[in-house]
Amino acid sequence: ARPAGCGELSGPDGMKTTLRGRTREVVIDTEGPVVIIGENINPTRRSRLVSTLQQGDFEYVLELAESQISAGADILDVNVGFPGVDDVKLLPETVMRLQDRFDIPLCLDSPNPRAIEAALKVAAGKCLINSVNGEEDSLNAFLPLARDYGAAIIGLCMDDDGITHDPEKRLAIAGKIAERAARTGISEEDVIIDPLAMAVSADPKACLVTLETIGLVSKKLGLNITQGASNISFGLPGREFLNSAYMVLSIYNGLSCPIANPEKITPIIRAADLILDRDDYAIRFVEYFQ
Ligand code: THG
Repeated sequence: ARPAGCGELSGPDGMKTTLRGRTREVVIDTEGPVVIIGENINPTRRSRLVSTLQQGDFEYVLELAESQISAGADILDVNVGFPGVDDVKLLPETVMRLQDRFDIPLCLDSPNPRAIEAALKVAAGKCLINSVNGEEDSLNAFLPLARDYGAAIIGLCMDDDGITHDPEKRLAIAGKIAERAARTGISEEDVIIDPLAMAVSADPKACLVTLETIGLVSKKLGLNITQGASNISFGLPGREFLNSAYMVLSIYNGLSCPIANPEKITPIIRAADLILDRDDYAIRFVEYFQ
C-alpha cells in the first residue's frame, strides 16, 4: 500500500513495469515493495573496472554483479562509460558476459544511443534503457529504440532548457516524456521517471526540489520512479547516513526503484517497506538479518 495521497491516479492495482533477465521476471510496482537497481557496475571511482574490461578481463565485473545480487539487487545498472572507452563495443560485450552467468534484468546506462542499441541487440529478456530526457534529440534517438527492442525507459526530468529547480516544471517534463513515449507506441507502464537527484553540498535545496518532484510525479502521473540516490551525498562525509535518510523520505514520497549500492542500502529499504505495510509478517525484513 502507498501512503495516503500517493499514487492516487495509478488506481487500486498500481502501475507495474515488468523487466526480464533470460527467464526471471522482476515487477516494479508503485504499490509493491521497493525494487533495488544495483549501481556498482560504474567506473566512477572504480578505475579497476575500466582497466580490467579494456583488457578483456570480465572477472571483476562478474564479482561486482555477484556481490550486489547477494546483497539484494533486483536489477543491475550497467555503465561502462569512461573517456577513451568504446562503449559501442564494450557495453554489449559486458551485457553478454553478465547474462551468461546471471539471470537478472539489466539497466543499460549510457548516453550513447549506438551503445544502447548494440547492447539491446544482444540482450536477452526485457531491459531498462537508462536514459532518455526531454530534449528533442534524446526523445528522437531513444524512444524508437525502446519500442523496436521492447525495452522500458528511464525518463530524466530535464530538457532543451537544461535543469529547472521548479518541481512543477520537472513534472511537466515527465509528462511530456510519457506522452511522447505513448505516441511512439510505448505503453505507460514502460516509462519510469527520474526526478534528478543532485548533490546537496552544491545546492541546499537540491534534495527538497527532488522530493517534491517525486511526490508530484507519483500523485499526478502514477508512474514508477527511480533516481541515482547516492548522487546526493557527493563531496560530504557520512555518506551512508545521508543516503539512508534521503532514501526513506524518497520512498515515502513515491520512489519505487532506486539506483543505489545494495551493499549499503538494502537494510534501510527493507525497514521502509515494513514500516509502509509492504512486508507482511516482516518476512523480508527478518530474512535479511538471518
Ligand atoms: N540517474 C540515472 N542513472 C544514473 C544516475 C542517476 N546512473 C549513474 C548514477 N547516477 C548512479 N550511479 C552511481 C554509481 C556510483 C556512485 C553514485 C551513483 C557512487 N560511487 C562511490 C563514489 O563515487 O564515491 C564509490 C562506490 C561506493 O560507494 O561503493 O557514489 O542519477 N537514471
